[in-house]
Amino acid sequence: MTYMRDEAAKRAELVFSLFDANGNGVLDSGDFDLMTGRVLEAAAASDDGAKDAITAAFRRYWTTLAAELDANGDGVISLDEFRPFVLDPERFGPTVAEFAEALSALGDPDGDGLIERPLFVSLMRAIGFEEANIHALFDAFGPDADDRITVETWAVGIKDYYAPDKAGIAGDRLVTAHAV
Ligand SMILES: [Ca+2]
Ligand SMILES: [Ca+2]
Repeated sequence: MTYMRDEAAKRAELVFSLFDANGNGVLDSGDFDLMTGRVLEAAAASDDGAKDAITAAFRRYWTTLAAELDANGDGVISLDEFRPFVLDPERFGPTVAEFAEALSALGDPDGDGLIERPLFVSLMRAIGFEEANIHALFDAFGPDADDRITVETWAVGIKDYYAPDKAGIAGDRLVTAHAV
């Protein structure tokens, strides 16, 4: 069992609640269809390659969960199954890495390596994060004078989010309540 900090557990719990897009309390393949559709809608400016990449990344996210966790084959994943598994870098790290690369790339449809705040907010709103928290995260990423962050910064931030031993990271801004 991987050591898991409270902050990491809370990050995983938040993702679970958002990814349960149909709100039935467990993760199932329908959740990922809904989530993929929402994110693609927010990624209208991206090219087909980038859209295919995020679609594949969401599919892998689900199929990895299902293959590794759904031993009894009922097609659903509970929070107690999800939390330790997604925070296990050996078992879930490669899936997170693909997801991080695909999602961060959607923030940069013009391919200059930089992500403007409005698109970042749209993509994160599509996943379901709170708007005030999204802004707090973007600020924590250290935007430049033109209010942009790099694709690499976001990709690393997503991978850190799933790190079981990290606390006090930018991604914790998504969990904390911020005044709106
Ligand atoms: Ca669900
Ligand atoms: Ca850009």
